[in-house]
Amino acid sequence: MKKIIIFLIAALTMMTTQVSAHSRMVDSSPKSGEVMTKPVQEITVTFSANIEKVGKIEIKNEQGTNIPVSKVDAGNATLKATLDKPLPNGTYTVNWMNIGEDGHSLRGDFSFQVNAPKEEPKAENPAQSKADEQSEAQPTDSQETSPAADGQSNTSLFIGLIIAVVLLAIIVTFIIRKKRS
Ligand SMILES: [Cu+2]
Repeated sequence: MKKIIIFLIAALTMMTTQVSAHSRMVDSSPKSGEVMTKPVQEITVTFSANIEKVGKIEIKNEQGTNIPVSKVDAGNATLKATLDKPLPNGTYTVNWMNIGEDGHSLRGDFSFQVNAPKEEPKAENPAQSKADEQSEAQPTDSQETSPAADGQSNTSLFIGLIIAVVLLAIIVTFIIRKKRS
């Protein structure tokens, strides 16, 4: 038994050393020191090996104010932050942290600039985004109601089953009593 345990531990250790490699940052978008002439709403950090599905990205402007991040995706070999809205022109510092698949925590920072030609916002955009929000809100509502409906039908099925079992028990008892008498 001891030998088996030792063998299993050895096999497991070999497997983990083969599967996981230390990951380090190899690239980013925007790149470190890059001057972006197009609006930036996504920041991606790329690693040499896969990372765990947890991570954090913080973006600060020149004044040190945090830029709101709406979503951070971690997995495979990338860590990606989606911003609430495109970054206005300026210099930004990105602080990122995550865990490599070998369990080592990783962190780093880089900065870049946005220097995009200014565009007048179109009048159509606000109405469109409102319509998008509404169409997005509707499926969420129906998703919220459907599990409750499922639960209700399950409950009524369960009650029906109990009634059937009780009825059957009454009938069986009745038959047995009749036979005895
Ligand atoms: Cu490592």
